[in-house]
Amino acid sequence: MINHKNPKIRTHLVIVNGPNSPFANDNEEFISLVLSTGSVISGITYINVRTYNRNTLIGKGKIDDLKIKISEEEFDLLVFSHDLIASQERNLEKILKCPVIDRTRLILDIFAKRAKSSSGKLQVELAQLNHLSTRLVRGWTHLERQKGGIGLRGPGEKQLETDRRLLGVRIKSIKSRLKKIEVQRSVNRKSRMKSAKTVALVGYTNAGKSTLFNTLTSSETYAADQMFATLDPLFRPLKLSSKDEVIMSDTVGFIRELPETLVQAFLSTLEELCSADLILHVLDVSNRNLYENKHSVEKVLKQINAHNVPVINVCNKIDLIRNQSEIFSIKDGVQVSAQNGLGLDELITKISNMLEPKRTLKRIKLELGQSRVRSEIYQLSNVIEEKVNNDNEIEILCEIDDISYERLKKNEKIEAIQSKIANH
Ligand SMILES: Nc1nc2c(ncn2[C@@H]2O[C@H](COP(=O)(O)OP(=O)(O)OP(=O)(O)O)[C@@H](O)[C@H]2O)c(=O)[nH]1
Ligand SMILES: [Mg+2]
Repeated sequence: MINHKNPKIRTHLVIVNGPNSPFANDNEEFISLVLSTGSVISGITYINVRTYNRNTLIGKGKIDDLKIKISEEEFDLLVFSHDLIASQERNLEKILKCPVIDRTRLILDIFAKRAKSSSGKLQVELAQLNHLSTRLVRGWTHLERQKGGIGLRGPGEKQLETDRRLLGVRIKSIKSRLKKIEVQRSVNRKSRMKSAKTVALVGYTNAGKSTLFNTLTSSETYAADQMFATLDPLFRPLKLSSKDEVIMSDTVGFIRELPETLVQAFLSTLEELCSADLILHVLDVSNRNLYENKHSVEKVLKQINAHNVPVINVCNKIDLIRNQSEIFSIKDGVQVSAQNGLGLDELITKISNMLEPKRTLKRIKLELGQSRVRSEIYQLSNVIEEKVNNDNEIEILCEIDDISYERLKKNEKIEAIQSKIANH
């Protein structure tokens, strides 16, 4: 485990490029991740492999080369850019005689370092425990703390069984505490949604979400040139005009191949995005992996079912682009610089336009049994007429705004058979 109290932990990075390597040519991001832990890099070894070894990821020859390379160097930890299964990690530690961690573990450690709120800490611990449950022969300091270390000394099967049982107990207890927090969050969310529309910031880590959040809402949230600076969701009012106000949220950033344990643990935080009225997808246009990063954010949005929420692509950091023709073409993107305020007026106008309830007159067709969606239509729109047609279907003529209509359509099969702009 990286000791975060000691910022001078020395790491040697092993960057592995092989078939289907998800991070080929993206060593910069991996190096940023390592530096984000506050550790120093003593050395880097690049390894190209044609096939992965089941027991040690890299073959014997490459291991021997690595051994020679690191024999002269002083470092505390080897960090692999590639994910390792538990047995590979164990075997490598045995052969290389030093602690080994992989990218997933690195990200988990960064999250653990950043978590501030009690729910954030619980979510990270859940992810860590789930990750550790496949690696049950490691140090158990956190569990020892839970149980005062009694009965946990000495290796062997018996300890493993106790560890496994304790792990299960701890996971269960965290899940139940998180469930209670989620109930409270959902109450808060509902009351927020009642009082105002919500706009959620999403984006790849370090894209500039918190900087934009701070500039737009005049806040002073922590924004920094490090990965996963923000973990806990934050909400602040954002004035669109003298009378219109929405609630803006800033949340955890995404990364390519976000470890599944973290997606699961942060599901409730991420699912908040589904209930937003609008998503601002913040993109760092100065990052040469812009398109890949955009795609991986969109992938997570899809995974959590938030891909139906309307999105504005915010092309941030345009101040870093010297040649305008270099700005990547992002469909309907608004170009801004969160840092110096460029383009923010245009962004506010676009947000207002997207949220303004432009009502359309729609005739919506439903089956007789769709009573839930029928009552939702009554809640969300101004119903002008309702009748049962010759095919025994319900037809409701109503004035409804696009966002509400999209929301209805997301949950139920409905059909608009007539549509025109309402007069008011
Ligand atoms: N040049 C320039 N830098 C920016 C701009 N917006 C943000 N940054 C810088 O980019 C870095 C990351 O900004 P954050 O706002 O913390 O990014 P984030 O998306 O909230 O990152 P995480 O919370 O880590 O996911 C900081 O060093 C900012 O100062 C911009 O418009 N121009
Ligand atoms: Mg942030």
